[in-house]
Amino acid sequence: MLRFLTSGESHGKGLLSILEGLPAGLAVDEKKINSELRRRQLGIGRGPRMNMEKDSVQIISGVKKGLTLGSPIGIFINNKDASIDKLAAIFSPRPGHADLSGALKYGFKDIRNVLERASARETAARVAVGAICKIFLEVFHVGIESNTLDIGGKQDFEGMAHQVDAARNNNDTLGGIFEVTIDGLPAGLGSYVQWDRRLDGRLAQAIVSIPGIKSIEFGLGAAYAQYFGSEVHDAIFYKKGKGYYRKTNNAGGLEGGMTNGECVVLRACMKPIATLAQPLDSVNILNKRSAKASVQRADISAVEAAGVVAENMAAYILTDAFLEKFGQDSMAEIKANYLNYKKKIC
Ligand code: EPS
Repeated sequence: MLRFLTSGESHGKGLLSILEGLPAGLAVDEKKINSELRRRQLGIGRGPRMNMEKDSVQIISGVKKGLTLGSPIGIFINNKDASIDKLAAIFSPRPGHADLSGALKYGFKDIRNVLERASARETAARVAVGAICKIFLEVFHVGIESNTLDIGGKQDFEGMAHQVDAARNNNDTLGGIFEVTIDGLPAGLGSYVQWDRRLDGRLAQAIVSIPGIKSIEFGLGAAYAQYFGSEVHDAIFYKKGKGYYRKTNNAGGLEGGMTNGECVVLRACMKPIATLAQPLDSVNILNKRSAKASVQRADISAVEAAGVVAENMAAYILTDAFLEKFGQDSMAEIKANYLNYKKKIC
């Protein structure tokens, strides 16, 4: 079983991840991890914190002379803004954020105790983990990409950038839709035999857990509702050497909770960032009087960044499914099992 945990507050000393279950013998290039972290910091609408931090990893365990040992990998990302002890207390929760429910749940008087951990800064720790999984998947020629499809109702880059500028000028924020595609996966990852082994469900949980994500769909997604089955199911073909294949991919590469050998395609929608420079009505949790929501430094939009985080969460889930199928202990063993299976299914 592959698993990871993250720890760290947005303005604490830094972010910590432990990734356990990767095989021994994977060559890990820190530059590749850092370049994923950099990608997460970019995109239209990102806030001032992104210029302040230059995220990079320190691998503190589990890797020796550039090769994984099979033991847990410890990863640390330093925070340049580590001002947590000096930051003022917050009493007016932001609609759309974790503030109110978090304060009620943990009995906090100071909402900062919630937002420090609920902040999307935590996704840097996830990207560091996902980047190592991407390196693993690359060995098997699996490629993962994301694209921003919509920000504020616009689909072309100029239109999206214009909407983000308008939001910034109006003290407002925007969400949008991104797509992640994963190609090169063999058929048969995941399983239909138990609900929690279905790969679409596992991917959905991982993606929807990214802050701000409100929906996910695979392949044709919600548009399936408009068609007859005969119009949308992907007919099956076979060619010697190539194996089974489809000429359409409405299923988004997933059938019965398993990969079917086609490209995995998912789209997710991110709501507008909850911190508004012109804040909505809220309530002071100390005196229960009406108050404007708190205003914190934040992004105007982070859809592109969310796409990068989703790529890396998908990489983690797919690596887990890959290891289940082909073994978990050493790269040599996994490669042999993978090649043997590929030969068998062609
Ligand atoms: C973020 C870090 C945060 C925010 C943003 C994303 O840093 P700071 O709060 O110091 O500006 O910029 O967080 C949120 C949008 C949020 O809702 O918490 C990051 O690293 O992605």
